[in-house]
Formats: sequence, structure tokens, C-alpha cells
Amino acid sequence: MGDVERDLLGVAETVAREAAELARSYRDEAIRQVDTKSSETDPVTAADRATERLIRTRLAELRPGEPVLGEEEGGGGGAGAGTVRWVVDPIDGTVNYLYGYPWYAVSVAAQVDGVSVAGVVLEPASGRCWAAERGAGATLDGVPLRVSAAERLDLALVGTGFAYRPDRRRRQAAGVAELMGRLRDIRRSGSAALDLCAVAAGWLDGYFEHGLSRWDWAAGALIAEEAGALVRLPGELRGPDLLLAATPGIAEELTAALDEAGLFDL
Ligand code: 2AM
Ligand code: CA
Repeated sequence: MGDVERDLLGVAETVAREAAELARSYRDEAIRQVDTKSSETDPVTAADRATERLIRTRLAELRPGEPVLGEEEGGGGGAGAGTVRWVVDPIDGTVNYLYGYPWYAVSVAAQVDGVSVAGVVLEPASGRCWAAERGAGATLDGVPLRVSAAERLDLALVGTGFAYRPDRRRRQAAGVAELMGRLRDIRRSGSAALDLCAVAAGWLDGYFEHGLSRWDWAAGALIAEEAGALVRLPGELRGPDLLLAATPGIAEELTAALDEAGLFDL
């Protein structure tokens, strides 16, 4: 690990911690306001926007001039070859956030030429901090992470997620129904960033999802990979946009099972 990477990880963690604090305070406020609002999604949108604003402001102070791609404001153009671009999701797991289900997170990653080199996923509800830098491993609150030792698909616990669009989620669910008989069980927890961290910790043996954006996986996929997972980013498998992360012992079998269940080509 060079000084540059160390610095990137330190900055990512600093910024993610501050953002998590803000997101959590908005959440507390939203609970108080819920009776007075006409639409419950208003406070969530406000929290998303304010949290991304804070991340952008702090990155501009700590890493001046580096472009930032974020879910709310877009951006991120103009990163030259070999230079850093930040990729941020202010609140991943938005529906969980809306309901107060604690599986949501701030995701902050540094990419060079589109490849994640440092990433932090911070859980506002628990304060847990997942982190990784390329080539130096992944940690949860400073403790090194390792994927599970699973070797049998029929004993594997696998996470997934479904699209917001009704027609696509129906097709995904039909594919998952096919898969169900071949696994121990499925989890659908609602945050791509944290589901990837769960693979890193061995809390899941694998995870797959369609239709994710770069900010959903930029930090989490690095954390999973650095913990020993086999990761296929969107575009690397056949089909348009399937992401897969799995412990190596089941990766091949899971990939084949997804294909056979028709989950590559949705
Ligand atoms: P979000 O909470 O920031 O919207 C849910 O399955 C997971 O997928 C969440 O991490 C969610 O991110 C992400 N996601 C991103 N784009 C999505 C989409 N078009 N449909 C469903 N989930 C999406
Ligand atoms: Ca997201």
C-alpha cells in the first residue's frame, strides 16, 4: 500500500463518517416529522441530497480538484487517465432508510481509470465501518475480513435484490424462484453496498443483482474482492448488467445456476 492509497482510504473514511452522522440525524428528524408530511418520501429525498452535498463539500476540501460522481447530482466527468475519481452513494438502501430498517449505508469509493482502489461503506445505524484498499485487504472496524469457506451451492446463503420497475422485478423473481430449490436460502436485504460487505464477512456466501449503478458497487465490490470473493462487475458476464460476488468455493456453480435459471439475460 502506497501513501496515496492510504490517504485515499483515510479521506473516504473521514467523509463517510461525517455523512453517516448527517444521514442519521435526518432520519431521526424524519421520524419526528412523519405525521406532518404529506409524502413520506420527502424527508428521504432531502436527506439524500444534503448527504451528497456534504460529501462533495468535504471531498473538495480534502482532495481539491478531483471529480465526483454521485447518485443525486451525477457529475464525475473530466478525470484524466491515471487520476482519481470519487464515486459516492449518499444513502444506499433508500427504502430501508425510509422505514428505519437499519441495513442502509453511505458508500464512498476512489476509482482510478474506472477501477476501485479504496472504498468505505459506513452504516449510520450501527456505526460499523467496512473498508478496503486494493491489494491491502478488507476490514470491518479494523478487523480483517475473509469470505466464507462454503463449497456447496445447496448449502449456500445467497443475497439478491430486485429492480424498482415492476415488469423487470417480476422476471427477476421468476428466475430466483427457479434458483430457490438449489440453495440453502435467499436473502433480500435492500442495500447492494452492504450485501457486498456481507459477502466479505461470510455473512452471505454469494450475492447477485441486476441493474446496479456504479455508486452502488464501487466501494462494496472492492471490499468483497479484497476479502477473497470472486467478483464479476456489470458488463463482465454475458447479459447487460448482472453483478455477481461469491466465495470462490461456490462461484462457478452459482454462475452456472444463475445461467440455467435464466438470470443472465433479463
Ligand atoms: P438505492 O437504495 O440507492 O436506490 C436494492 O435492491 C439495491 O439496489 C439498493 O442498493 C438500491 O440502491 C440498488 N438499486 C440501484 N438501482 C436500482 C434500480 N434501478 N432498481 C432497484 N434497485 C436499485
Ligand atoms: Ca444505491
